[in-house]
Amino acid sequence: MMKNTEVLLVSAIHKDLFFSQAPRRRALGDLGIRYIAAYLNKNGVQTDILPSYTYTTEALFNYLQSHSRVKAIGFSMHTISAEKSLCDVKAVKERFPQIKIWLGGFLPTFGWRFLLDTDCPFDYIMRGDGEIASLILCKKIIAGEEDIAMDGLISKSDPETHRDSFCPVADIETLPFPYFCEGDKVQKVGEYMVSASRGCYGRCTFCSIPAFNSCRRERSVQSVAAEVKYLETNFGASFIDFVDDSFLGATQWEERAAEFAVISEQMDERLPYRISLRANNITDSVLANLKIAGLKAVQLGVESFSPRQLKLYNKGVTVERALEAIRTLEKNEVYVQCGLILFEPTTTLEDLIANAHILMDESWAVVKSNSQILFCAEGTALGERLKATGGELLVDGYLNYRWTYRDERVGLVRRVVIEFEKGLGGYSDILVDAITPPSLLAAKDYKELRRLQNLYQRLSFAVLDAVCKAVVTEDRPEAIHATLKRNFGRQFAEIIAEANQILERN
Ligand code: B12
Ligand code: SF4
Repeated sequence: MMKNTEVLLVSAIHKDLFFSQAPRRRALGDLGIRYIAAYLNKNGVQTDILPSYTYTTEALFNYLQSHSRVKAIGFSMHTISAEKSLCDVKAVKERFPQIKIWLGGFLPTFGWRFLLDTDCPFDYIMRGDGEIASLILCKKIIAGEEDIAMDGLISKSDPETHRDSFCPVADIETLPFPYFCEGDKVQKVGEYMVSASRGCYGRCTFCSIPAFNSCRRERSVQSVAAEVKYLETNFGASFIDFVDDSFLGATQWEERAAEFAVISEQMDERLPYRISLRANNITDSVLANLKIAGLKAVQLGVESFSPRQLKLYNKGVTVERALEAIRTLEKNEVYVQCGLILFEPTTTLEDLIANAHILMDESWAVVKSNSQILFCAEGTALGERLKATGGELLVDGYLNYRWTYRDERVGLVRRVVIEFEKGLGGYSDILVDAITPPSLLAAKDYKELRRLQNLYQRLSFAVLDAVCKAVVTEDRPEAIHATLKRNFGRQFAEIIAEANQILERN
């Protein structure tokens, strides 16, 4: 049955952009627009969505042609989808000038100044949680109001008002489950995203979550378990990807983990799942309880094993605590993928070598990337510091700040490491990402693959170590590459060949 859609929410991350980052992953995401759609529908505004897996400009126009009552479109924007979204907003306004368009999500929350400076003819920008403010806005649009001014909304025609206001949802327990559209019912992705909390108690200086996302708010364990059951029963979910920045909070976290165990047993609900945790929440008893409920893998934002960088990032975790967390995960056989941000303006060769040495020895953690640079949005603590020291925002750099390395050899190290890995044929993506897809987690060869991931990783940190030592006396990348190829080429080729065989079998 066709919906009498009044409001359409779209996530213009084209599937090629989204899935190409992780070719083996197919998780149903777009929780932001799904939550807003559920809230609007519950409150009487007929709302539908075009999720990212289905989004194309053509799909959007087809939708608008067959749903003539659409009065407003909300674009959810990431920086990776900014260009496409702005282009499509323009195209919609040319053909359907009467439709009001507002932008929200990750990028509009921090990059609103950049958006206002474009010539894109959108009507409004909304920062932060979208549910409450979107309901008020859409009701006004449907009632025919023009030039709307309200909390949580920056109007293109009057950008100075309300630019610092947000409408956070204080009690996220009151929100309905995320909305699913017609197309979702035929998707057989298996993996579904669920949000059990919003915000984070961490205060990391580079992170947009504490800067924009209000304080940490939790749903009850009962409600989360009920959503998991609903996804399993109605959509055949077989794996849950919790999107929480930190699955556990700063208080009562051991109790919450225990409650997950009890409730999952009571409801006989034990779908395998993956979460993000801060190192300080990782203990034997927490893991034992979360495992009863189905925990398989943890994403751990270590950021660095250099005490100096941990202090700069205000991580609130020592090197020793991070290592203890990894060992505890190993003891409990919970897989871990660590996030590192090694490259920032003040990185020293010593920082890099300290990280390389730890990770050359570490046999359990898999690291997402050994060349990740610092990204910090305008409005985050570190972003403001970079701005104060003359950094400018890079439009073609996802609105990151332009910064230079204090020690230019650090920049050379990164270039050489990236080029060397590229020369291996993009295998780091395939091998490292292989930790996350549930299809592989369940595979009988997974332990073998995991062993190869670790070998690959330890070798890539040996490369990092070697490059850091080489740049002290050599500044020609070609010369360093030649040595790397000689010393490491054959070992990489063997790991890749073996991993390829396993990936083909699974
Ligand atoms: C899923 C996800 C993605 C997916 C999104 C696609 C999808 N189809 O779902 C993909 C894979 C594309 C992605 C990519 C990246 N991500 Co990401 N991602 C997430 C994650 C885990 C969950 C998002 C989510 O569903 N949240 C739950 C919903 C309810 O919240 P929400 O999306 O923010 O939506 C609310 C508001 O933003 C707003 N809203 C959203 N859309 C709209 C639309 C309108 C019209 C309105 C009005 C409001 C609105 O209202 C919603 C409800 O209140 C978050 C972490 C998090 N917990 O948010 C990280 C997160 C946003 N990602 C992050 C990062 C770093 C990235 C990458 C840069 C990673 C990388 N190195 O490649 C890339 C690139 C992103 C970019 N620069 O464009 C970081 C940002 C950190 C920072 N520096 O501040 C986060 C915070 C994770 C973290 N803690 O590190 N990501
Ligand atoms: S722990 Fe993660 S989500 Fe929380 S503030 Fe730090 S980086 Fe952000």
